[in-house]
Amino acid sequence: MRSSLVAAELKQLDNILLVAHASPDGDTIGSTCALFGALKALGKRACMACDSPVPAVYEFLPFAREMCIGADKLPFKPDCIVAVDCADLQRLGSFQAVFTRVTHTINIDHHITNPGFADNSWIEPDASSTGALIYDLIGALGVSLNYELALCVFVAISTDTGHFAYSNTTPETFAVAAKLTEYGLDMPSITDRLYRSRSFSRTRLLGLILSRVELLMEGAISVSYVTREELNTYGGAPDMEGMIELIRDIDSVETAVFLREKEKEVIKVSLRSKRDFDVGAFAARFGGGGHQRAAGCTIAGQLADVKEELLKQLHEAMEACAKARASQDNSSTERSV
Ligand SMILES: [Mn+2]
Repeated sequence: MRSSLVAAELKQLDNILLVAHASPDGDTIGSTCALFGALKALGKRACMACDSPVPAVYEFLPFAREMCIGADKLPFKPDCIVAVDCADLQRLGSFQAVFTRVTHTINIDHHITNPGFADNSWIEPDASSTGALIYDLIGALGVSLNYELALCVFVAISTDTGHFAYSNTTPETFAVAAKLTEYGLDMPSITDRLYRSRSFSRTRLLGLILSRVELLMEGAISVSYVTREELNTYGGAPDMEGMIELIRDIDSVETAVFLREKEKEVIKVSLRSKRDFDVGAFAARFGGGGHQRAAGCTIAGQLADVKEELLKQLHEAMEACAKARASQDNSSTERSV
């Protein structure tokens, strides 16, 4: 069991820094907070850090307010770093420098593209979420679950499985979730906070993004975008979580693309697919990564140019994928005849 190896190493160490990935999601925040709580329960000196602020939607999580934003905010000099839910070293943002300096490095993650960049890399691509790994790790550390830890782990698993709806949701996922709910989690309140609450400005921004969705390839591709200027007009709204899902949900769509102008000539691209097409592999072409059905990358250039080039390549890749599937279907029909 990899969880016991990581637990054994953590037990021997102190001054542990946990790093959540930049542009954090519920899995990285929930997992980092849960592990932080478990290490504190063991009497360890630990702290948490992230390159970007905790999105408002996750501020209710226990310990979330203790997250240090920026490498100059660390309360002590760490002997060990744990990169949580970070698919590559770049995801650590400004903490990459600290990572290369410390003696002990650990990486806990479930992204299939993770190259295993730490001394002790625990990568399980079959796990629904990093939260599920943290659940095992808490057990291996011998820490008893309580309301706080259960809430953090639950939010991590729930957000990374689309609230138990994606294909990474297994009987094991429900079994862990069932166990966590025994600690008094208030399900209606968690669901409302995570999935049924949005500010007025975000709602207006959503309207803008939805109103400009284009369809290509006879409706198989949907694309929309937002510029930096527009983001500023709508109060910054750096949290784009959930936007792409609405674009993907159009019935004819197989692959959805959402482009966000992060900085001048820096375009953040999010990709989602519904069936065969592997957006993780496609994003890797541009130095990004992720999973088969959810991935992203960052591309330098003007928004319009990036959009055009990306869509051209996506169109070709999806046609190749469709061709490969058709010939596979043919050969299996021949076999069965
Ligand atoms: Mn994750």
